[in-house]
Amino acid sequence: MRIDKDIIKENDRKDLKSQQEKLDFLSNNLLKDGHDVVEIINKLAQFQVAVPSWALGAGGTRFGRFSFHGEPGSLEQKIDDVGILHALTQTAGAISLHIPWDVPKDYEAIKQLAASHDIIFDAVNSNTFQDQKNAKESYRFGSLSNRTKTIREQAIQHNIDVINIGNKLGSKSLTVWLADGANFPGQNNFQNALQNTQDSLKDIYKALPEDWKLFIEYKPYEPNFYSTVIQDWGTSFMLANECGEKAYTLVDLGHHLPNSNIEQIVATLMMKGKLGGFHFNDSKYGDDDITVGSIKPYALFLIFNELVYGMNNNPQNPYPAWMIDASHNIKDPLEDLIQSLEAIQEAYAKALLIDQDQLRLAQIENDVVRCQEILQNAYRTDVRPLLQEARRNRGGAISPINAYRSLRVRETLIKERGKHSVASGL
Ligand SMILES: [Mn+2]
Repeated sequence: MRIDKDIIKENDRKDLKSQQEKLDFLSNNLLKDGHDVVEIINKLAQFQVAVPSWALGAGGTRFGRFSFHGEPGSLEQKIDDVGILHALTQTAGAISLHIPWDVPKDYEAIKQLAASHDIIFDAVNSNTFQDQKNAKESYRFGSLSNRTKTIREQAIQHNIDVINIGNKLGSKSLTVWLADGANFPGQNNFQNALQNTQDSLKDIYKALPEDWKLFIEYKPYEPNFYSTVIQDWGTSFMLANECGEKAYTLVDLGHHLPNSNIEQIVATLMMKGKLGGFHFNDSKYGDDDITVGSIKPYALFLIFNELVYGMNNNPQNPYPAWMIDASHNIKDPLEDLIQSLEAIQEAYAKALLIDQDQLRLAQIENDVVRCQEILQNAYRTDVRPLLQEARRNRGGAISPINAYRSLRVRETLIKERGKHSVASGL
């Protein structure tokens, strides 16, 4: 299924007048406060977030998985689904593939299909957290950190294979998330596991093409419940430094212990020029991977404040790769992703409204109350008309969720794919 821009426009005709009124009202207020509304709308339009291939089907838990009807059963259908998201939101212009779940059979055809949806290939993701069919060695007791050399070599080679696959598609980065760790005290020697991981990552780094980046993700626990080898941003940062200038830390919002100050981690990494990528999701307790902005929208706004500051003040940090890493198990996956994309844009727009000069001044004067007021004035602004305008300018929908439903997207996908299609890889 493809959604034509004319159909979106026609569908939006009834909402156009009211959208324009809301935009005029907001724009006038923002102009009075000295904001450049056109520039903000342009920045929102440019902010593209990659959709991970694994979020297009219903996610599961360790207790079970309830499939959603009309899931994409092939890589082609996954790209079509991101095409639908991009057509409606105009902010999902990239897909992040997971290998071996998404290995293309015909590279040229896959590239053409993605290009026809105006989608590029973002970071490729390796998988050493489960055993593949016919694999010689098992990752039961770790992959890049394993004490057995042949197992480490298999995991290193897999990552190199993933780089080669990504390279043929035009990807420019590899994300390594390592499940390695220990379930019980005494199971692993911490130093040996870390040393092996560092050596393995260096071998992968050597295979990186000149214009590629290596993203090293961290996570404190799960699937191992006593220790994870790359447990926190400091360990990731240290490994990235050991590898070299093309290696960076990747922050996943769900990969922190409760109440961690993620915005401060962002600021530290950007100051050091080492924030490579960002995985958006939200959580209440752990790595819940639920819809962005559904639990802690203010924390997301504070993180975006640091991201905006870093993008403006840290030329030593490359433009980060943005990706959603969420996957919910009861919603329509595409509706869930639309909500996440909207929440990201909303937090970004609000962060763009923070008066950075006034904030610096208030900080210098130690006017703590005014510092808070400046942040919260921005946060309390209803920026949705700006998002709508940014989408509409590019041919997207005023309300992507309403358009998704009134254009009966899921019903059409079920008709095309059948009720019981299951997302490949899940
Ligand atoms: Mn992640």
